[in-house]
Amino acid sequence: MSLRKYISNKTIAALAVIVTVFANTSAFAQEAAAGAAAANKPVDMFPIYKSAAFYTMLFLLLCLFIAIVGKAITVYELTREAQDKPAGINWNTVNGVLFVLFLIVGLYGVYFEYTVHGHMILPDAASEHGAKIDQMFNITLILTTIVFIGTHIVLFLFSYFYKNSGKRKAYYYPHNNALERIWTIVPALVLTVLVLMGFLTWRSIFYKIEDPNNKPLSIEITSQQFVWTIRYPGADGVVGLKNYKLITGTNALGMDFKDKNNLDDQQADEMVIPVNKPVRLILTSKDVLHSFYMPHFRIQLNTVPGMTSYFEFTPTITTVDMQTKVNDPAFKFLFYCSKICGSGHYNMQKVVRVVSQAEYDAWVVKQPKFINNDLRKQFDLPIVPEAGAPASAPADSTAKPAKDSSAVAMNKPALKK
Ligand SMILES: [Cu+2]
Repeated sequence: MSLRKYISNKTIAALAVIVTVFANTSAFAQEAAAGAAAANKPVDMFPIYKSAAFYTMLFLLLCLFIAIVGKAITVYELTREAQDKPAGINWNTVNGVLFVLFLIVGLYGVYFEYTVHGHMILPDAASEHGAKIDQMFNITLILTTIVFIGTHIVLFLFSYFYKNSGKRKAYYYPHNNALERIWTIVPALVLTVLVLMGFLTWRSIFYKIEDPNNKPLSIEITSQQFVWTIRYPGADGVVGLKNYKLITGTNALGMDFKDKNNLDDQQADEMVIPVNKPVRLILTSKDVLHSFYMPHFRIQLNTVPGMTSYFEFTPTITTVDMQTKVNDPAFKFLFYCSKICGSGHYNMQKVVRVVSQAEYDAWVVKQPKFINNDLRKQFDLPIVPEAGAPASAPADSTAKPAKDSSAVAMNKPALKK
């Protein structure tokens, strides 16, 4: 009975191929390193351990190693059997010990993740309701961690202590009403508390009684592949009506300028909001589903074409204070798209700046309005001299209408509807 018989020719061939490729790759890497050393200058070499092929080969080698060890063990056991000796390896003990090892390594992994990577979760919530959500998250995490650790210790230790030793028989224990009650009622109670807590928290976030002295600042966010458009309500505090049928090259949001509330609406390239003041987000989409995601404020809501969603929140930490808190002077709040919406999805993000009321007031007056003379012509509104354009500049005033009329012509079909 030779080892050769148990290791097939195919196994040998595969091993030979892998070892050859592995050796060649290493030799190539060594050569390159030697070359670099000879030239006596640091060369930006792609390290071998960073390539996927390296790990694939390592994995295959490991598989082969395990297969060979397995075959060797089979040979060993068959030899003992042929010589009428008792079985050499007690597999029940091996499995029991492996279960305990797995438990120890696994629990260390849990400890490692909590202590080493634990700080990588988001910093303190920067909104009023965010603190409530974090509290709920922490309670759930603590409860589930306790249950997780407890059940896994019991699971793996039982596998070790009650492994088959050949000395006892399994006890047939089909049913116990008291046990059934305990493991039904206890989780049911815990889950009821968690679900109720979630329900009440959710309700407190969504159903608010508006304080007439502290009206929220409305900001409309429109998503489209692959940009966000931010619309501020202007001096009247009201975001004007829009209609998708009015969308044209010059009227990207389809704003209806017959509605007076639209005349002072402003566009912005970033979301600037005053601290400790309620903000009401009006979320819409122009094409597909996107998801408005503002992680530091614990906000995530889908933007749905043909439907408007609202979310009200109060920011509590300014950008500058957060920079101090996380000890990073470059820190910025951002909002993202968190729904894979197409090829440019990764690029859908905008900066959110939380500032003092005074800073906000100074910033907001500088933001440009959506309305311009192209749109005024389209909607039969009186033309207003462009700000900054010299009143007596005939060249300019002749150039403008030409451009305007083409824009109007382009937009005509949409207007007829
Ligand atoms: Cu997206």
